[in-house]
Amino acid sequence: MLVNGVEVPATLVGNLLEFNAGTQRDGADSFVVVEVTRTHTENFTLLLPGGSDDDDVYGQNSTSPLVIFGGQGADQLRGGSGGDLIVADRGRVLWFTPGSVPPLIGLTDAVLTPAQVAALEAVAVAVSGHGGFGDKTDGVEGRLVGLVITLDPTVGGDDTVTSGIGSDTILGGAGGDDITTNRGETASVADGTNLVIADHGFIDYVLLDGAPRRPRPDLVDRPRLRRGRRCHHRPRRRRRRRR
Ligand SMILES: [Ca+2]
Ligand SMILES: [Ca+2]
Ligand SMILES: [Ca+2]
Repeated sequence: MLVNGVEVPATLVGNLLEFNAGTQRDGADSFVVVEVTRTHTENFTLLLPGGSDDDDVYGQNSTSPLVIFGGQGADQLRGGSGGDLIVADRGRVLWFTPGSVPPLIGLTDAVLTPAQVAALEAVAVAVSGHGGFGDKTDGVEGRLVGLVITLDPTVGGDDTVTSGIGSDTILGGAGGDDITTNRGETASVADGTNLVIADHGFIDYVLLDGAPRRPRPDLVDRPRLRRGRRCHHRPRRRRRRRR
């Protein structure tokens, strides 16, 4: 509590705040600033590197586009039919306001540095993938994804990922992953166009031109794509990798 710019002690009695208000030099009423701090305690368990983190996600009945993070364990991730974005291990998804992304020096390199990722997160309108208590959406729908990136080439599990007939984006991360992107496709129901990175990399929808858009990316981490495939093209619908 500040009275005329000076911190003074105060006591809360019931719902009354008692303090010596005094006056200003000219006898006028004091200028009082009251700062109220509200504390909230919540207990949760932090995931430990190397600990078990094998998740099952059942999103197959969803027709809305989903964003799913598996984390470091060996996960069973089932997307829906709305065109999903699935990162099987650790990663980030960033959304941007068009025109808000600063140019990045060295963007043509195959890897974004942690400093570059941090700088992009600072200007992003929304970020997901940090995990834990604070990793939740703000409920705003319809934003266009600007960047999808895996974060750790060494930590990850052998994930099984399936997605439906939407146009899906899937990053397998570390480990030997089994990725199927056309669950439910039939002779009369075609699958969409999917983007798959089997290991570590990023998909940029915004950094080159500053305008987020889907499904065509600005730049794909081509050197790290398995077997030299280009993500602009339709990948094989079932991709299996062995260690
Ligand atoms: Ca995983
Ligand atoms: Ca699909
Ligand atoms: Ca993986």
